[in-house]
Amino acid sequence: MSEAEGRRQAGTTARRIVILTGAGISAESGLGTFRDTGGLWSEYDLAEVATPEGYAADPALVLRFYNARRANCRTAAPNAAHHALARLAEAHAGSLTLITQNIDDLHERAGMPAVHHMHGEVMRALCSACGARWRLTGDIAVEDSCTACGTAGRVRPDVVWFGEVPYGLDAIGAALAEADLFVAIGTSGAVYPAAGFVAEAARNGAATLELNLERSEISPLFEAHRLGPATVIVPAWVDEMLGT
Ligand code: BV8
Repeated sequence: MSEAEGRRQAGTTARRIVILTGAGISAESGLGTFRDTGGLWSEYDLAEVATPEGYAADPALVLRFYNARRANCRTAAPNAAHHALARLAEAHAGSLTLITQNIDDLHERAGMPAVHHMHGEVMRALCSACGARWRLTGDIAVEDSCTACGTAGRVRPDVVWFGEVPYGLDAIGAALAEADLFVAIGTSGAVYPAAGFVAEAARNGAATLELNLERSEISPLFEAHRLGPATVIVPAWVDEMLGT
């Protein structure tokens, strides 16, 4: 590989970077992933806890599932990978767009200035009667009332369930159209439309890099791969990007 090709593959000359993170970046903070051995979907039926139909059938079960994840999120701490990305966002001379599939707030707590939570945030509530959203740290109970319209029994976690449209797709599409580097970190590439972002970025001429513990369903779509724990390979990649 030529030196120029090496620089392209590592992205060190990139001006407009788009990063997509998944549950793997929060794994070493103690937050479970979904599809690894022992992951959340091995303990819970996705259809029962992460779909509007599941919520309608048993709101108490769904609220318990997210109350437990919110409590885990509160006690978890950002790890070296979250901090490295915040350092990159601070020091990178061009633009950096961070899109996360994760509903935790570890990127923000590591100092990341702007985070696109395309699947929502477990630390926010949504009123399905009036659409109001608000930050919360405690539990949501079935009988809770909306802080805006006062309707009881319609308060849910502000997360995007399967079958619901992810947040911010227009802004994400615009960022993918302009990107000259697309990096996926800690995602299995099992969920759409997020799993389709790498192909969209590549079509627009972006270099593509996958940072993951192991090869994923979308690995063949990336030009370059680095395998290992996020707390090791993400800080190393950021050091390379910043020449530190
Ligand atoms: C939608 C919020 C219509 C709730 C989640 C084709 C096109 C469009 C849609 C579809 C399609 N085919 C199917 C669909 C429908 C569906 C879908 O994708 N189904 C799948 C199961 C096939 N998609 C939807 O319903 C989406 N909505 O399509 O609306 C539409 C779309 C566009 C425009 C108009 C209309 C909504 C999907 C959102 C669902 N909500 N989360 C919650 O969190 O409870 S998805 C859920 O999966 C999480 O958000 C999670 O982030 C996401 C993806 O999982 P990953 O993050 O990748 O986690 P996973 O465990 O799978 O993998 C972890 C990875 O990390 C592994 O690779 C592992 O090796 C690695 N790892 C582990 N440890 C480490 C590590 N890496 C580094 N270091 C480590 N230490």
